[in-house]
Formats: sequence, C-alpha cells, structure tokens
Amino acid sequence: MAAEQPIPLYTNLTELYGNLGTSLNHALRWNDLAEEFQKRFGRKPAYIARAPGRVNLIGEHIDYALFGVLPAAIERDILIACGPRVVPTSVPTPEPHHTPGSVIAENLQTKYPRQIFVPARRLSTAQEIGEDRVHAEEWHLDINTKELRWESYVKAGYYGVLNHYFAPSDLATTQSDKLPIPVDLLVTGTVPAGSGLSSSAAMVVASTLAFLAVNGKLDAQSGEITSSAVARLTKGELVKMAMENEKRVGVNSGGMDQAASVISNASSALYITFYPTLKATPVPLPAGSVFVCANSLVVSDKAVGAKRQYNLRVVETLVGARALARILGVPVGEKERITLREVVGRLLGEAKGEELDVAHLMKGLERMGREVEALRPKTHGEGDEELGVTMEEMIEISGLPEDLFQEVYLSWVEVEATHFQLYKRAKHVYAEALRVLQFRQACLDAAKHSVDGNTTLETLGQLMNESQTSCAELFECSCPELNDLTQLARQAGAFGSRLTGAGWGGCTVSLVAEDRVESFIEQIRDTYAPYQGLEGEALNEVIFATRPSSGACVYKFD
Ligand code: NG1
Ligand code: MG
Repeated sequence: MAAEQPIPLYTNLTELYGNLGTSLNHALRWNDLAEEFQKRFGRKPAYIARAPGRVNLIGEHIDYALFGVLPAAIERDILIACGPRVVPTSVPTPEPHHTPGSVIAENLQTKYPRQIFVPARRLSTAQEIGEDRVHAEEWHLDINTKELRWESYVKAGYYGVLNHYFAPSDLATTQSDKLPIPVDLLVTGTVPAGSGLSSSAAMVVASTLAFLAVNGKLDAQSGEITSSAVARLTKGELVKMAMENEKRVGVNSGGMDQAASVISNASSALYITFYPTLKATPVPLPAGSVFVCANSLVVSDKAVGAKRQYNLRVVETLVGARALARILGVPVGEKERITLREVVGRLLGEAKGEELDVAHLMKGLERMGREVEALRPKTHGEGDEELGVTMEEMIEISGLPEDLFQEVYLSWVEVEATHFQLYKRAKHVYAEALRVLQFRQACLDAAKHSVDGNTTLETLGQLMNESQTSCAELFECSCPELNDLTQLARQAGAFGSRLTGAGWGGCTVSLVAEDRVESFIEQIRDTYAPYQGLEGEALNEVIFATRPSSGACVYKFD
C-alpha cells in the first residue's frame, strides 16, 4: 500500500528528475538552489528536501471529520537545501548559532528575512496520563501563532523531529551524537502562500524531511544504499509526523494536505481516507481532462482567521457529531470527541477498527442527509435559523454538563463566536463526503471505458459545482471573489468549478477539456477584473493548468 512505502531518497540526479517526471526547469531550480547555498554558507548542501503543494479536486472541510478526500499533488513545490554547520569548538563567548540544534534559516525570497533559532528544553503543558496530570520534558521552539511568519513552518517541522528522535534530557550530555546538530538551510518555493494550494503543508513536510535527513535519521542502514536508496521512515509515518507538526502553527487541520504532499504519484489523483487508519489509493483522472487552478488573489490569512473560521468549523462539526449521535442513539464515550464519520459508521453497526465497504457507506451518507434535519435550529422568528444556536443552546444540544463540554470541546482550541452552525456544517459534510465517492466512482468507470468521456466530465463538473454551492451556502467558507471566479469559469466553458483548500480566499479549481485550456485561460484573464492586463509569466503565476505530480522526496549529495 502506498502509505507503507519508504520515503524516496535519491543519490542520482538523473533518476530523481526522471521520477519527478518533469522538465529541465526543475533541474535548473535544484542546481541554482545548491549553488546559492554554497555561496551563502561556504559549502555544498548535504541534502535537498522537496515537498509539493496540492490541489483538492473535491472533498472540502471533511478530512477533520475523518471522511475521504480526493486531492492531487501539483508540480509547484517547496525545496529546502540543508547541511550541518561546522561550529568552532572553543570560542570565548559562544553565540546562539554555536549551540546544539541551532538553525540558521534563509529564504531565496528576499521578503522572508533570515532567522536564527535555538531549541530549548522545557516542561510541556500538563498531559493526562491515566489518573495523573504529569508534566513531561520536551524540546521547545517559540512559534508565533498570532501572525503569519515564514519560519513558523520551518520550526513546526523541526519540532517533531526533535521530540521524536532526541531525548530532551540529553541536552546536558557531552555526547554529541545524542544531540541535534547545528543546521544551515535555504528555502525556495513556487507554491503561492495563502492560496489554498497548501504551501503550508509543503513547507512543513519539506522541513520535517530536511531535519530528519541532516540529522542522519533518514538514511538506510549502511549497505542498503544503491543508486536510489530506501529510507527507513514510511510515507504514512511521515504524514503523521507532519500532521502533528503543522498543528503547532495553530490550525487544527485534518491530514489531507500532508498526505497528498507525501504520498502522491505523478499520474493520478489520490483517494485518501483517514478512518480507521490513513490509507491512500490512486484514482486515474479521465483522459482529455485538465484541472486549472486560478487564484482569486484574496489572501486567506489562516493565522488571523483561524478562531472565527477554520478552528470554529472544526468545533462546530465535532459538536454536531455528538448532537447527532445523541439524537440517533449512537453510543459515545463521555469524553470522546466522536466525528461525523464515526457517527454514520456506528449507526450502521461498523465495529471499531473496521471499515464499511463503499456501497454501504454511500447508503449511510444518503441516510445521514435526511437524519441531519434533526439538527435544524428551532426558530422563534424569521431569520433565526440563519443565526444558528448560541453557546448555551449548543451545550444543551450536546447533552454534556457545561464544565465537561468546555473540557472536551473548547479547552484545546481557540474559537471566537456568539452563534454556532451545527446543522449547516453537518449537512455540508455528509453531502460532500458522498460527492467524493461519486466523483471517484465516475473516474473509475471512465478508466474501465464503461462510460463515455464527455458524460464523465459532465458528471464530475456537476459534482464540483454542487460542492461549490455547498461550501458557499452551508459551510460558508467561500467569498464574493471565489463565487465570481467559479461563475466566470463556468461561463468560459469549464465543466465545473469550485474553491479548493480551506477557502475564504485562495484558489479555485476548474475542470476543463484539454483542447480548450488556452481559450479558457484567456477568457478568464479578460473577465476576472484582477487579472486584466496580465500576460506571460505574470498570468501563469495566477492561473495555470495542473498535472498530478510525484510526492515528497530527498536528494542526498555525495
Ligand atoms: P489549506 O488551507 O488549503 O491548506 C485546509 C486544511 C486541510 C483541509 C482543508 C479544507 C491545513 C494545513 N489544511 O487546507 O486539512 O481541512 O483546509 O478541506 O490547514
Ligand atoms: Mg494550509
């Protein structure tokens, strides 16, 4: 299975470029980065880690409810060149960058200034272990979750490597092999930030890989290295680490982006499921179809918006799941944060650790589309329903006493709202989860030639359009520019068009017939006001056809 494969670690550039399946352009970027690293740090890098961004074809805001999603990695990626820093052994006054594990991080983009950071030991927040609240020691890096800073994602990747591979108690040791080494690194990237193409996950995955590699945690056992070595860590393990790491930046995200960035291959999209465990299977895309990304140019600031947007949705969908479980008589542990996926599973008698087959799941999702009506807020007057429910009403619907509700649903996440939408969010999630399965089925049928090409594209397009409407009206994660851009895309001949990623700005994805891509792009250029007058590279920066790309990898210099 894809998630059990090892992370590719290349030692041969021709092989690397072959597997990336791309052009000279890529080779030039890798070369330039290595040369620039040498210029800045005085020696060749030891490794370059690569992680791609992704486009989500369908399945928005359902990964954290543990439903399957359908993204593909894109060719745009983050590259991190890194190498161990040689530290003078005896200096009269040691500087921060002489300390074990210290990092000098630079970015090729000048708007992202150089950073130096040093991990420290500290007591972690109290954790419950059995009956006791204990304070464990951990490696710590200061991450500012209040504002968007480029180095936060580098630190997030490093965090997990430090805490998984180095014991904080060893900070007092004199045995240098037990300590993380001082590292220089240089970042470059072509995934636009805040655009829904997951530059954040690409940064975190690349950073995790870079720190693993430079600390010698990725190499195969000696003797195993051939032309393309086999690393010890599996793709699934890296996804888990990158997911934990990304949460350090303050967004309680699901695992779609990290999984897509790590596991994808160059010829297909991925159907990724998270329940009962992470699984990814390739989905062939129909011949003659192209997915075009167009950036609305509204930047969605995750760090600032999380409390009122993303994290709020996470809480609303979780509380909605508990409320539904209660209404439907589905058993839930007192402190359990049951997800919408588990509610439908348990309702249909799915045992723990088992997985319903697709046909059953689809039936269950259709049923949930009806059951969810029980969550519709009671109205006292016109417009009430739109408001949702208050905190007090929400606690009552959950059936938990207030202190327990606070502990289970609010103590670990920051949200800011006076009203909560359990009904609309759950309704979106169940319908969107069903659309993902229908989309996947249509792709599989087309691959078996049991349906003609154009009918498939129309079916896929319609599912994408329904997804957009649901994101706009029920999940309320669209914005006027995204609504406008998807509408213009349909007028320009797309079979379907929707926002991709978290929304509230960022990119749309449109399904376009291969032979119409050029005219499609031109028409959007002429009709979407912020694109007017753009040509050549400037136009290609904001609207471009994507090709599925291969997942994250590392190149090792000799
Ligand atoms: P973006 O913001 O596009 O990277 C986010 C989450 C995903 C998923 C989508 C919505 C992160 C890292 N990722 O993606 O897990 O929930 O929103 O489908 O926040
Ligand atoms: Mg992101």
